[in-house]
Amino acid sequence: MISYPDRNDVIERVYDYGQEHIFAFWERLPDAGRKALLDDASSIDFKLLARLYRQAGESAPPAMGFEPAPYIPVPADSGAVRRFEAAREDGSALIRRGAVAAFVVAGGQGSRLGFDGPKGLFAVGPVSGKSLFRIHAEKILKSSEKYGAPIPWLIMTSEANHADTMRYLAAHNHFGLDEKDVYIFPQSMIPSLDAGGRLILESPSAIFKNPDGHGGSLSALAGSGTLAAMRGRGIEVISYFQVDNPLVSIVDPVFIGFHAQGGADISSKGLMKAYPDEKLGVFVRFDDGTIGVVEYSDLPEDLQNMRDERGALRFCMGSIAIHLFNVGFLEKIAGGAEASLPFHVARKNIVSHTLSGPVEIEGFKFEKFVFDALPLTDKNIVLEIRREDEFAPVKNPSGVDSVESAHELMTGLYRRWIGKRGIRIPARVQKIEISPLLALEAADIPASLSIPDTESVYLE
Ligand code: UD2
Repeated sequence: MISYPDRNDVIERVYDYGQEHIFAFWERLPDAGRKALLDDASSIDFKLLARLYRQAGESAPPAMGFEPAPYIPVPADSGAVRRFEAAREDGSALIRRGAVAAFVVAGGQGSRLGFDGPKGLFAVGPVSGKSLFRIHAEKILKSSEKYGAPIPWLIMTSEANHADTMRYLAAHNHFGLDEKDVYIFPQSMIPSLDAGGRLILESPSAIFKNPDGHGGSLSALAGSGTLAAMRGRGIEVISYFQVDNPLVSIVDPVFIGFHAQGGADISSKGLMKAYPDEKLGVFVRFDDGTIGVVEYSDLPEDLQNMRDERGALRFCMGSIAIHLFNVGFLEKIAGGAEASLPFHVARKNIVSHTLSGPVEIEGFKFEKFVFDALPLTDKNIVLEIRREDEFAPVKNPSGVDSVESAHELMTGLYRRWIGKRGIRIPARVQKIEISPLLALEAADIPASLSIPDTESVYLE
């Protein structure tokens, strides 16, 4: 018999919750395998899973009525332009004070992209072939130089890609960032269940689990000690973004300025949805007055298609998963409210390891969504941005939201920046890429820059 602390308690709990099929391979397992399985089982919150399974059987429409959320539109007149400039000044001051950190969530499995490895390693530079992580790191490095203040970079990984992410960033010297400014921590995992509410074996000695969703980032931030470290460094605002968007403006003084001026707990960027069933959550104001996001899969079709009197989509403001979080607010909710971000249920095909070999089954996967923190705020701001300036998600191998569409969007943005500086682009040029180390926005491009007369241009 293997020795294992609380061995009998763990086994008893598994039996109490009717999950003893996880011991199907017990007799064949070596001691190390038995220990691994007990480790897995001892980390499971069976009560929570039983509750989530009950929830999976019920349809879960948003609990309250809602209407479109108010937002700050892109500036359309000189008054608005002045307000944006004032926001830029206030935001820049905060960045210069060293009060802003950047936070990328990179724990997802990137399964839609079909890329084997952390998505951050995926090459997206249209000319340079730079990876997503490299582009993000260089933006942070350039911002830190521009504002003369360190900007910590927080990276949330998951069990499946943590070691690879650490190795990759170390092998590239964190792309010039000081190692002390880079904080890498994994999110938690949660088991999936089969249609009968049973745990699924990934192998004879391991229970199938998935990362607990990007909503797990808030508890991972606190649980890893990174939130306390940010407080210790005098960070006030954490700028959150997704790993798959190479156009993201990571440290945006205008956004940060509006957030600070408005005294918001969380601020979010939104853009006009391109078509009704675009895969973007929409910003709403719930009947209790709180602001939130209703995920695209939860927005009933009639509301998705609903138009206002001008013929525009009524629920038009799509969430692109870019938020600013106040450190004080995160500390407040991290205290007792970890569980206050609810789990959402998704049906997924999962390979289950059975006595007769691997079988693909339909199971329930549970995930938290970070935007469920929005209704917990006292004050929240939504800022509209122009899609073509800041949003090029890389989700699919080709077609919509793919690396090809991202290349086009990146080239398009860099062309506009160069145009704004009054610099001529030779007709032969097809692809242009500007290194973040050269410019984070049009104004950073030196007016003296000349563009070489070649098909592919890389400016650094
Ligand atoms: C997300 C949003 C959608 C829209 C879109 C923009 C949700 C549920 N949907 O859709 O409304 O804003 O993004 O691109 O948020 N991640 C983790 N850990 C996890 C799961 C995800 O770190 O457990 C990260 C993942 O690495 C990626 C990001 O979260 O950076 C988004 O994940 P996704 O691609 O699964 O989200 P998607 O496309 O369904």
